[in-house]
Amino acid sequence: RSNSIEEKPPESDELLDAAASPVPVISESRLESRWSDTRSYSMKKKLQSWFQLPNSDWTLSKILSTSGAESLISFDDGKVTKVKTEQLLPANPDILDGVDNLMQLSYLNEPSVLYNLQYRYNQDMIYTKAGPVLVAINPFKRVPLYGNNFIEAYRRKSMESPHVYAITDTAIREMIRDEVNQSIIISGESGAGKTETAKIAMQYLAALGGGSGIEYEILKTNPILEAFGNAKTLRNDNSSRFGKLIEIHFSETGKISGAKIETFLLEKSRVVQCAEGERSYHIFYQLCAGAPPSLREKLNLRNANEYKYLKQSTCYSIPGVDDAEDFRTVMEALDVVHVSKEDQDSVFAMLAAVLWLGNISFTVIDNENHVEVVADEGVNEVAKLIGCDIEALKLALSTRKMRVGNDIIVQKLTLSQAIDARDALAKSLYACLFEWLVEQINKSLEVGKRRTRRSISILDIYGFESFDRNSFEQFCINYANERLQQHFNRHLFKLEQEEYIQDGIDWTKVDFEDNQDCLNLFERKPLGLLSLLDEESTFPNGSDLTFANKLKQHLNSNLCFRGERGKAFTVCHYAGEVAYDTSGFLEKNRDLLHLDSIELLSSCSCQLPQIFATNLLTQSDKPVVGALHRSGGAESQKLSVATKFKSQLFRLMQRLENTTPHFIRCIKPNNLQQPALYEQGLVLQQLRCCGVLEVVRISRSGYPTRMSHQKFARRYGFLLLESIASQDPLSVSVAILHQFNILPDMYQVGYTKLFFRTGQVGVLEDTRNRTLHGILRVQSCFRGHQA
Ligand code: AD9
Ligand code: MG
Repeated sequence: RSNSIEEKPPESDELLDAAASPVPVISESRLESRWSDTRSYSMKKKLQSWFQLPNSDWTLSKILSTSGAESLISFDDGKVTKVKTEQLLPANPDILDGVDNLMQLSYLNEPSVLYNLQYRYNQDMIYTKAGPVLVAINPFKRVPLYGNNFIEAYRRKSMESPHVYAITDTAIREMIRDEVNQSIIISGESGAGKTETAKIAMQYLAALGGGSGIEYEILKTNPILEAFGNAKTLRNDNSSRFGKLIEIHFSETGKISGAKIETFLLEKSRVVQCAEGERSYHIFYQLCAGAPPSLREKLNLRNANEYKYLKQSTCYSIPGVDDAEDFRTVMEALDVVHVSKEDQDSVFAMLAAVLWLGNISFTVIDNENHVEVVADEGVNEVAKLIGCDIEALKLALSTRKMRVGNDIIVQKLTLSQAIDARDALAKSLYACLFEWLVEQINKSLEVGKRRTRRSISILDIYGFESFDRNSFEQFCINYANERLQQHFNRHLFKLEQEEYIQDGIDWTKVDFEDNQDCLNLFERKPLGLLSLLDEESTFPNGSDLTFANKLKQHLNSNLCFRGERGKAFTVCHYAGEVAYDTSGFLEKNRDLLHLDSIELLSSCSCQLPQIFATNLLTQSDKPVVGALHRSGGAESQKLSVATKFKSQLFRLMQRLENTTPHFIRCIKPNNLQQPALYEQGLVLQQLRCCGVLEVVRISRSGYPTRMSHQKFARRYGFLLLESIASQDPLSVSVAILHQFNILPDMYQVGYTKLFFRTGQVGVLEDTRNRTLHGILRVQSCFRGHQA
């Protein structure tokens, strides 16, 4: 944005023009509908305004004249064009360029916010506040904002520009001052920078609360969890496929005393299938590339491209990533969190077993498509690695025991059933391994039994997802986001309104527009999405289609729900509509592992499979042997994935409710993972989705601009035309407000501050600028005259 227009001396008739020109009203455009200003703006001649180009980007223009519904505008390059006045939105005065809190903007329309963020982003100022929320835009490059010098500056408060460090510092201070647990809640799309942001916050905590050495262990959990829980996806080369809450505890002296990690909903399906261009979990490639010779030999390791599970996608490496080197980092980190060498070997053996499971194949032995396991290297290796009898393994993968009356009969599996059984075992092994590792880490970081009021939790959880095809995973993720959004709304409203009350202004409580209806759609019993899903999952003849039909039958009158053709349905989420395809919903929700497989694990001579078997059985609702299921197989009756996830989420919300929250919303400026590329449309969509625009809208319903009496009097006092009796800041301020005819409902006078509605200070600021220019011009004329 060039400053050329503003640098020209203002024209003498500008003030008059502005007052005399017709004042067309800008109606709410479609684009603005979600968060537009409910008051109408006056578009005045000479004013800078935003105009939307055919490609949807916004550009600055200057209004030359306005008549009725049309305006003549000019662009920086001198071009002049006639447009509908309603296509214009007011731009902010230049002094507001790049403000570090969006609340300071006089005009809070979408292009102004986009422009402000971009203005900062171009100068590597990737952090901006949106009211109390920190917005972080992914730079996709190293930015010079981190490290000890910065940490020290934020600690000493000699630096105050928005930053993860600043938010984390506030959390620490409030934890100590109020003796209330704190939380830092990070959200955003895949690849927006949540995990990096979480690490930056942890770095600050470790630096300030370090000393006991436990902070080093905490930092080392990152490479471990990333190796086992992150993978390359099309959106992010290091995408977390699980949600994570880390609760860091502090002693009375403010030192870190321990931590506890909780994980949510690991994407298991990735272990057995992954799309072209994506990878399975990093650890598999790291193991194949980095295992030392002795380990390679012991596990009979091959290259990644010799394992079928990894071979499904032809992607084996990630540019700029050295898997072998990363493997060494993981091994070191495992040492740091006290996983013994012996246990580490068991972990690697389990990983190799999962890989070899994928290489197990079957031959069809009759015309009913029944199968036997092919006796090759695959089964041999798996049996060896998990320590089971090879024949028992073959049986577990190709047959199913069933109880009929008092008898146990053995049924052969068909090819697709056998493949499902094998993949289910691989997924279970991996998920159990992940859980077990988290448990080991927690033991190492253990917090004493006594719960204190001194902890800071960092939540790095998947953001709202809306793809071309949305499945069970998106369904769960978006449900979680509805819950988090509710938390977000409530807290931001509360905070905002508390400040008004504290400063004693006249304030009628605003009820916020909550998303309770959508949450009800998910949670209501018995006719909510989750209940109906569970019900259908227990029906022997339930299918994805019968599930979809049942939803349509019971929920069609719900305003947040819409049945679609075939197996699909749409939910109106707070962040937009998402169409879900129910294919695979029931299977993923049941997430069953044959009892035969669990029995196999418990028969293993190795320790980990035994532990997994015990865990799998205790997770079961009731470990019913021989419960009848679809094809009559014996399966453990366990809680459905959705039910488990829901209760985990409830516990999470309860915990967060007891903390003072700090919100960080990460934004991805482009889909190419490239630096210096800011796509307005993409940013806008995220601002709308992740609720930043909502916060701004919410804040706008109040008095977003605030200035202390002193500052206000200093800044605008010289504009007073008549001298006033008292020079105290409050009297000066009130006189200014009167002189400029600021309408009484446009501001409030608090004990310490003046509170303004949006746009009000902009008018004052314009006048101040014009007056200053005028004074300068008079001065230069005067000097010219003297000369
Ligand atoms: V996902 O939902 O787990 O797929 P995240 O966690 O939101 O996603 P992540 O933190 O992994 O995204 O960031 C993606 C990539 O952006 C990182 O690998 C970095 O290359 C890059 N990034 C993110 N934040 C920063 C930063 N502050 N500085 C430099 C960054 N690079
Ligand atoms: Mg992540």
